[in-house]
Amino acid sequence: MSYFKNMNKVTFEGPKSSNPFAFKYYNPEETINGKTMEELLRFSVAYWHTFVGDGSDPFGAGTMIREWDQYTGMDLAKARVEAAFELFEKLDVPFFCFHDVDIAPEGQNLRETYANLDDIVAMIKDYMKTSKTKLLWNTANMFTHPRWLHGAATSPNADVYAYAAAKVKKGLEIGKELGAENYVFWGGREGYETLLNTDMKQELDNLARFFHMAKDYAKEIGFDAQFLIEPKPKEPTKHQYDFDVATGLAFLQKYDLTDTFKFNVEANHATLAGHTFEHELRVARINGMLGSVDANQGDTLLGWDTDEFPTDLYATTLAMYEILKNGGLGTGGLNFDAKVKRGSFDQEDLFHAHIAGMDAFAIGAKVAQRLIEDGVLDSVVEDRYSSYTKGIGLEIVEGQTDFHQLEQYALELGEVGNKSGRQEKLKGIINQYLLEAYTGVYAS
Ligand code: XUL
Ligand code: CO
Repeated sequence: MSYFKNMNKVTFEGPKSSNPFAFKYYNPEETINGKTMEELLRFSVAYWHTFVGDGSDPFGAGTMIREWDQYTGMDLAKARVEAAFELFEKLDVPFFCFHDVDIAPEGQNLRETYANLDDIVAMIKDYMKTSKTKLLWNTANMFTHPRWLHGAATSPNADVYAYAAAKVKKGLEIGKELGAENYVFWGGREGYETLLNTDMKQELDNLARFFHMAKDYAKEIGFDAQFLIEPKPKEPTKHQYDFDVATGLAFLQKYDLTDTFKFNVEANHATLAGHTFEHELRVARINGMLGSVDANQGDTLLGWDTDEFPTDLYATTLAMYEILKNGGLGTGGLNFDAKVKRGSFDQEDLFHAHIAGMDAFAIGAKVAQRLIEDGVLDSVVEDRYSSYTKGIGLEIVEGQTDFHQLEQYALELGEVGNKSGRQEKLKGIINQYLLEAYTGVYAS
């Protein structure tokens, strides 16, 4: 059965195409710095938004019209797998991602839940034999069911903690079975609502114990996927422990977990933390911890996680700048943790959204590569820090100074001179590079 009967395979037609169901900039075969766009961008479809999301929000019921919704229970789960692989093929995406509860319904108890998962995992594995689409990552949903109301691996209730361990154990087994390249931990309810009833130290220690046990189990079963922490400052919990990359990194360092984890940086989580997307990517990158990306965008007028499809070229350019400087994403990818808006309820909107997101990152990648090749920002940064390449600056960098020596030096200085930071000039140049993308310089 076909779930997207009216859709053909989406192909690259170039920027002049007026076909809404064609890529204008994403050409999987075109190379950027020695990698094809497909290899560099590693796009992934998020199962939860695309096949499970129904458009409901806290004020209203679902709006989405989906062919698979004619079924319920396990039949619905199976229909979603069929629809998913049809969409993957038609969009030509190399990866997908899911939470355990996205692919199979929870049963009356954990045993039943496992049985449901086993059926669907076997079906997915079968589809993967003939599909090019691979599993970028899987994860366990430990935030939707009421049992997680006080958290999972940070719950004050040891029974809940054990249940969470069982879910992640199964998730690691599923990841191995399906060849997942990464395994994600997003701590949706790993945080607190009020310190009045919270033992923060115990919760953080328990979370670290949990991660060590996960690491040990993955090793035991020979599952060598990269583990990823996905920082988010709040929502649903008021304060989440993995607030941002810097906070997550301090946690990993304290508990001796830096060799086990990298970060899955999400654009809209960065902005919720009061950072830009590129800030979070930079913090991860300079610490050798950039693992993967949840590619979406927030709404500047709203203070919550809107998970929109990324279309802001300025943001995709600065993000791709970091990713290219990182040498790519390794086993990670650009996962669309993004949902079509409640008003975009037709199935064809799923295609428009993914095409727009893929094209936006393709443009970002091309512009960023040109900025790097032309040394536009590097030359400015190099010049700005050049005082550290000679004289007293070089001595500072080489660790040959102390406060006595620096004081002596400063006393002889008189008044210091500074140079302009030139940020308006740089922003103008970036606009120029972006506009060249529109006017066709990159359009081949
Ligand atoms: C929630 C979020 C999650 C994670 C996976 O904000 O980003 O969907 O990506 O649990
Ligand atoms: Co996410």
